[in-house]
Amino acid sequence: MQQLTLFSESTPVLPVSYYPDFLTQELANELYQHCLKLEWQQNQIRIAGKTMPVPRLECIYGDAGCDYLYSNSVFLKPLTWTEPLSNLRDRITALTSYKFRIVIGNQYRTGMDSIGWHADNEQSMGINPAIASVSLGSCRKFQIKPRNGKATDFWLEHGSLLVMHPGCQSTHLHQVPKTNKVVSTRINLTFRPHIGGR
Ligand SMILES: O=C(O)CCC(=O)C(=O)O
Repeated sequence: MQQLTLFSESTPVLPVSYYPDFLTQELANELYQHCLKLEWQQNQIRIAGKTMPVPRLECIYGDAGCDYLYSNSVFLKPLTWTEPLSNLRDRITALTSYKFRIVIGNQYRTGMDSIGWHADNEQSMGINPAIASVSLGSCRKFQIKPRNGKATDFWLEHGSLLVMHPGCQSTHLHQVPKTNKVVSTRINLTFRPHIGGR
């Protein structure tokens, strides 16, 4: 499998690995169709005292009790794993040895849906979580940068896997910016650990 590694102990460029062809096109198409039928919702987020809709749809599946709170305002309660999602989780663990207890889905309906600069550093994932991100559907730009550093752009393709290794969330921020280009739906699945609590 083709892998682009931007992670090395001696010359740490970026603490991520990218597998453009993690899934065959056939499997990626099947998964995309499955994911469209998941329980998507548009949550509300509170930022600087203001409540507003999250600019994308979200869903969460995972182990019972692995509740997830982010930005101190969006509370996600996992639904039971579907078979395709748990199979995908197991494939990623077989490749990376990282273990996951939840998957959070993001659905970007148009170029106006996005996620701003952030790190996934919620306490419920423990210290230095590894996060694995599968992309399905339209290709969108994903940017990652050291805190206060320069951004690197990735184009996350249908069927690709991006792994953010332990430490990445402490040193780097990432985002999927809005775009004026005409793009159709993209689904992203982020597999995450969970240590209990919220
Ligand atoms: O959609 C993506 O590729 C990134 C999603 C993300 O950053 C997140 O869920 O925290």
